Amino acid sequence: ARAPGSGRTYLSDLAWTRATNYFGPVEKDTSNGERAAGDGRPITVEGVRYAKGLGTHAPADIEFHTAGRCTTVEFQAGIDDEVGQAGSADFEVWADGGRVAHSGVLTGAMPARKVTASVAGARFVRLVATNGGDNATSDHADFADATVTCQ
Ligand SMILES: [Ca+2]
Ligand SMILES: [Ca+2]
Repeated sequence: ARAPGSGRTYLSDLAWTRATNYFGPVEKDTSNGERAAGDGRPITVEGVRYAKGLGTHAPADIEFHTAGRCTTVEFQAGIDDEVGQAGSADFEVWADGGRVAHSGVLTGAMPARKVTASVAGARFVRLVATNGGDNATSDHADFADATVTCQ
């Protein structure tokens, strides 16, 4: 995939280079929904709706080619309201081989938490949602309003 252009770009408007997801495919601009592609709902965390973002079911791992030209990845991390108060995940950003930011464990009973990661110089950036240390039950992990800023 080509690296993003200059300025700020929604990650859901880019092609990823690789993606894994626990249940069905990663969804663009909706929640994970069920196993089928395209069956998600508007991304919503504690009643707050987001028009853009990536909807996953943790464990999930999404890689983008940034070609050393990007500086910052930002998103609102949260468990989607489609699983009610259930679920838990940690939302991580990896720049090449190293983890550069993470949200800490968030549950379905918590509001979204902003994550800002410096990814300067990275050739590849990955958004990773872990199971939060317990299991993957109801872990509908949203990277809401996820953007990358590049030069
Ligand atoms: Ca789906
Ligand atoms: Ca979990």
